[in-house]
Amino acid sequence: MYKNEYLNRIYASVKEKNPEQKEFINAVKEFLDSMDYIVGLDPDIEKYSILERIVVPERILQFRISWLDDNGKVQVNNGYRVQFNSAIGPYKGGMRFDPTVNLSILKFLGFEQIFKNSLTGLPMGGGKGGSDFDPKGKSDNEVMRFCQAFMAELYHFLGPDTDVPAGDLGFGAREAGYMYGMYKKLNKESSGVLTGKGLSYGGSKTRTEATGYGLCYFVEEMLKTYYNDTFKGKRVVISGSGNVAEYAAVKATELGAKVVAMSDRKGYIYSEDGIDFNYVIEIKSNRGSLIDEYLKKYPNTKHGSNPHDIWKIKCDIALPCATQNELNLEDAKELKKNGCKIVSEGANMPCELDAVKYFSENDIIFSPGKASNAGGVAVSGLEMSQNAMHLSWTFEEVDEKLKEIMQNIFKSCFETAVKYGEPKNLSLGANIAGFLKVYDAMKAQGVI
Ligand code: NDP
Ligand code: 2IT
Repeated sequence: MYKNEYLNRIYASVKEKNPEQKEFINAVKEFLDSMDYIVGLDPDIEKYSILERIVVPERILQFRISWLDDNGKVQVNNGYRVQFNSAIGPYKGGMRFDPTVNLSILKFLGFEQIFKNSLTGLPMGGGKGGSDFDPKGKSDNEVMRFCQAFMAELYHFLGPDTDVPAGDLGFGAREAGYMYGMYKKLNKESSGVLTGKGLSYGGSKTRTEATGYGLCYFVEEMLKTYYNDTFKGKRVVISGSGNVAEYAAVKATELGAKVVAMSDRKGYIYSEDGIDFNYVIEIKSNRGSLIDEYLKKYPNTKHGSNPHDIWKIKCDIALPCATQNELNLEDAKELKKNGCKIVSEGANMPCELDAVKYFSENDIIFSPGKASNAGGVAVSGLEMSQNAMHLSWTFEEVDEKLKEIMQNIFKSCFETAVKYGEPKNLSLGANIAGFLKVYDAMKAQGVI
């Protein structure tokens, strides 16, 4: 399947050793596809068994979380932290709270995080964690008791120079506060070991907005480079209506686009006048359902119960910002039929691999999440710097740095893609550019 035999061996072994872990195997496959361009050029990659090592997490923590619900009943969940790779810095990556969470999903997310964090240019290794706990329908007190029980297990393994978690799907400001409070109590120190904290206790300005804003800064570069164009007058479709989707909607609109559709697990809403995303933010801050609540205020809004149908809406730019595998080959064909020019991932691997292949064969420019959604972890890195220096930058200062980081990520992905002869292949650029720094660090640090 690969030109290079070494890669065939790595892929076969990952499949054999991780049966059933389809999300993780998919992420490795996508990465190895790009490695086929470089492993033949540098024998040291095989000599030092770099790929054998990079596909195996340095450490996986798995533990039981027992907590009391509001009725006094003991509830039990699985907790995980995948400390994937620390070659270039402390493990860094979000925590996902969702009933679908399992080791395969967290290994895929942790693996992606290695290269994403490398692309930011900041010294952060890759990690991910979470639980099959469902925050939906739980009281604040239940979420607090759960977070405290989680941290009581995890805190031994964290530290500002060891492992620094943050938010992800199902884990926002509320969860970060409860987790951080418990960490501080147990560890008797305030080094700020979680990012995405509240602004009153060490959080960075712009972290809430960072992933969505960063995504739009990245798309601005795509528009400029490939189409000599801007966001002005573009129709944008954004899936999801959580943290990433919301602030992508805010920034795309600020840059002159019209966001015509958004979605959640129960379906999508669509309006030719543009979505009132401030109202969406209000609905979601009250943990409401988009269709139920949005239609109360705007009863004429078009809507549907299948989230996939959002990709049938005519747009110039599609920003999948909900979750993995939410855009398949059929959806990709619908986007093409309607004239979409750019698909840029705000979520982690929302596009299935055959959809991505279809984009490249049909002249839709695509950017992978590990490049275009790196703004969130980049500002997390800036939060770590501010905490270490015991100071706080303004919103404008952080936003400026975020924009510069996203422009640099685009530049390094684009220039690497050009170097390997495929200027429109930003996945190739992201994988190779992200890998090279980690490879260099692993080689320099010996066999550990
Ligand atoms: P949130 O929990 O804030 O929001 C997730 C949104 O996606 C919600 O609107 C949710 O719907 C919707 N959603 C979840 N699953 C599905 C599904 N199967 N079909 C349709 N909609 C769905 O998470 P985030 O915005 O933080 O994260 C979204 C994605 O972005 C994830 O892939 C995450 O890994 C990635 N990411 C997040 C970063 C961050 O800084 N937060 C940084 C980089 C990437 P509902 O409201 O109904 O629950
Ligand atoms: O997928 C991601 O990059 C995140 N969820 C953000 C991680 C972080 O450490 O800010």
